[in-house]
Amino acid sequence: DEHYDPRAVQDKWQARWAALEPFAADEKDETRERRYALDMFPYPSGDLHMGHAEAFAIGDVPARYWLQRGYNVLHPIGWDSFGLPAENAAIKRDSHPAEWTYANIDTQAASFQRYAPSFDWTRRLHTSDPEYYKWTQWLFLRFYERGLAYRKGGHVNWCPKDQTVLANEQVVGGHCERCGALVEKRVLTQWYFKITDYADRLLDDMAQLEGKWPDRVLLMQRNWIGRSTGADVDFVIEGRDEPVTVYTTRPDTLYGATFMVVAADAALADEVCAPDQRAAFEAYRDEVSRESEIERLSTEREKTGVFLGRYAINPVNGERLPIWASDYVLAEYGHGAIMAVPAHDQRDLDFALKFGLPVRVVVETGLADPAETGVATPGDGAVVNSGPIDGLTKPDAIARIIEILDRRGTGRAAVNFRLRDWLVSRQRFWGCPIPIIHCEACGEVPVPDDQLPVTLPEGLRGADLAPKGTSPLAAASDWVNVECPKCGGPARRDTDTMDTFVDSSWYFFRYCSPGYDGGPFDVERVRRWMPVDQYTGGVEHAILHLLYSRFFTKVLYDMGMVEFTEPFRRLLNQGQVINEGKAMSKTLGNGVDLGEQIAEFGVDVIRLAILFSGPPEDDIDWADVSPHGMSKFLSRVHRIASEVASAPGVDFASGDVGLRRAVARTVDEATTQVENERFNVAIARIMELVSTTRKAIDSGPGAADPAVREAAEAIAVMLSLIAPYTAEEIWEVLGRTAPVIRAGWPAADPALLVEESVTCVVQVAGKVRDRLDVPPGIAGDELERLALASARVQDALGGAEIAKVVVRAPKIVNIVPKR
Ligand code: ANZ
Ligand code: ZN
Repeated sequence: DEHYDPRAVQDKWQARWAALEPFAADEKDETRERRYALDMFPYPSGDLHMGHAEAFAIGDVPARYWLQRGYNVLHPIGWDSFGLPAENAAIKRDSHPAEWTYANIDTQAASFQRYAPSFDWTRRLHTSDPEYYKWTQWLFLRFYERGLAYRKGGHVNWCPKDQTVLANEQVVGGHCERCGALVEKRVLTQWYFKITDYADRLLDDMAQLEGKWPDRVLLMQRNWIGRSTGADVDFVIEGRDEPVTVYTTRPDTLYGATFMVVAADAALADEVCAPDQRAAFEAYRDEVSRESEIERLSTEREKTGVFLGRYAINPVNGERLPIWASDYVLAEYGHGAIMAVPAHDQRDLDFALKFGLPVRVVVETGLADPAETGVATPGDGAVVNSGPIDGLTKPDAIARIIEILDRRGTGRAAVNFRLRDWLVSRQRFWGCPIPIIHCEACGEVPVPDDQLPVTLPEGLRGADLAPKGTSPLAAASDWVNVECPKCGGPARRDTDTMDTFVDSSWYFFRYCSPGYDGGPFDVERVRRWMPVDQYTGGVEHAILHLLYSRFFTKVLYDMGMVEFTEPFRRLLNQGQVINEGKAMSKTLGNGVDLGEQIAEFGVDVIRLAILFSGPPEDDIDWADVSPHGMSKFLSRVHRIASEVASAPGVDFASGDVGLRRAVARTVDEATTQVENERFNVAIARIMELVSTTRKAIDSGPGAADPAVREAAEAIAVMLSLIAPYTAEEIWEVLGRTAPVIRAGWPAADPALLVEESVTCVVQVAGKVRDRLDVPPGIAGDELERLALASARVQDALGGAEIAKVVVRAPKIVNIVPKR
């Protein structure tokens, strides 16, 4: 029928699938190989949108493909349900964050049921459920025991409006990413995870991911971790006992150092500052406290700074170097102080030229004098003006200087990381409480495991959650004041909650045994399901979420709870859905509403349109997508199925060979393309097969030919990865039994894949004289007979006697005449 309506079949199959549960992973089955398909779990902000539609259509293809191939597939779903938006909504509506959160989860769950990813709904989890966050707390305590969770005071980004600390990534151009307020620096005691202890392993283990994760994600992680090698050099400070150590990647330029710079906001600057410069220094430091890290590191900005009134002594030549404070040196990197080599470092040069400090070339690069041009020469060259290392190349000079410093005890080789420890505490309500009790007598006391979970205090809602600079939990005095678990004395609960990135760093372990109460996960089940075979999600998580998940996995490995060190074997980052060439936005008014699209075209059309639009990692411009075209294609498929005139189970072998070959080729190519994540190409092949089948019905062997059924069945099974409702419907129309997802991926008969003829080259005395079309399986003697019968070959031989004939069937025959 021409009027197949993909929307009409949705309700019917949604209900039947719910009863059949075709997607539940089988915990007991030990015979089938297992596969784990994971989608980045959603945040419950309203209903599903086009971005979800894309991500989950893409993530569903491998999961359904593996089901068709007979694997035991785990494809779970859950919600990342703690976080600030719920809290803001609760403040606005005078309600509890749980109300907004769980209402949105219900909405999204219903939309997912309709969108029909092949989820195992029995494993659903929410990170804001006490049954889940009990184990987030348990993990926190294990980290604590291992020295991986600790408190320290330090400068943090503080949003005065949201009244909470922000991670560096949440500060954009000096402003709060959420509310736009100007971000301040505050000194606060906060909880950190010691991810820096794992910096080397996080880098080195990337070898396991090479070629399986997108290159750019690996590059972003590498840059974020930022390992560099160089030297620590100790400078004696006049009038101070302790030397100042600086980190440099260019110890070969030590003779070119002409001043030292200390981070203006580092304690060191305050300590080193001479009395007569104090007023100037403090005024400058106040200015700096209002700047963001991004601003500070910008090379575009005019340099600022203040002289601290003191001198450092260069350990290799005894020169006196004036010490300055500036914002371009960061307190938290290296030692918060640098030796400035203006000739070979642009930022140092800008600073030197601004404040009239000397510039000395110590590497001969062949380029013009930086003091004249204002352009530093960071490149390689022979060392000059540097006493014992003159004439050496860069690597030799570095090795030699380190040797000299080492011998004198004034320096040593050093490695530095850009990676900082992970600040995990937040002064917000809607998060996982930190399971620590503060006792005056005992200090920090972990909540005993058998008292977990520490649930959020009840009774707080609406305005109680409004930011006040301390955590809203502090207001719940009944909850806060407790007995110390150690000494029984009066004590207070920690009132901070954890960064939601902690919740999402281990959810994929929990899916393996979601109801388990003996630990965060059943070790044996994780051993069977993990690592994740395919992880699908947005590139916005290329750094933090993936880095934190990798970190958690390594800690769990060290705890002996898992046997692998990387959680995700393969990673796929889908592109964005844009419209009219631009990101969808309220202000541009170019948003596309998923609900409306589905109401108009049906789920299958949307999924098909998304997957057909291009490779999954590319952006999709909805303005270029043709849902109508997709809809027509699905009706064509449906019509073919309804015209098939042979019975189920008919012997395909008696079908039309031409069409059978087309089926085999399509299956073969679709298999390769799906495995290589080129879903759009697989769909294009299926579309070609649909046209070929149409022709076979209309002007070929006709609808009763068994090959037509073979084609229609193969199309249904292949489409089940992409347009599940239509696939199921036509499977039924074809007289087969639901669910189509368990039908089994079609096998391409190798005999049908063989080309029908091949070209055989016939040579006489090494020269090509003829080409013959022959069957690929032709026998050698038959081929020799055909070659010798060729008129061109006989011409070339000119009656000469034959010495020998070399036959390589079916491609070459070489005839050697006697001389
Ligand atoms: C002297 C020098 C000469 C440097 C030269 C570079 C080029 P990466 O590769 O990122 O580790 N540096 C050290 N600590 C710093 C801090 N706290 N804030 C800002 N900059 C800092 O960079 C290391 C280089 O960055 C170090 O090497 C230091 O400058 C600077 F021709 O020392 B170099
Ligand atoms: Zn105590």
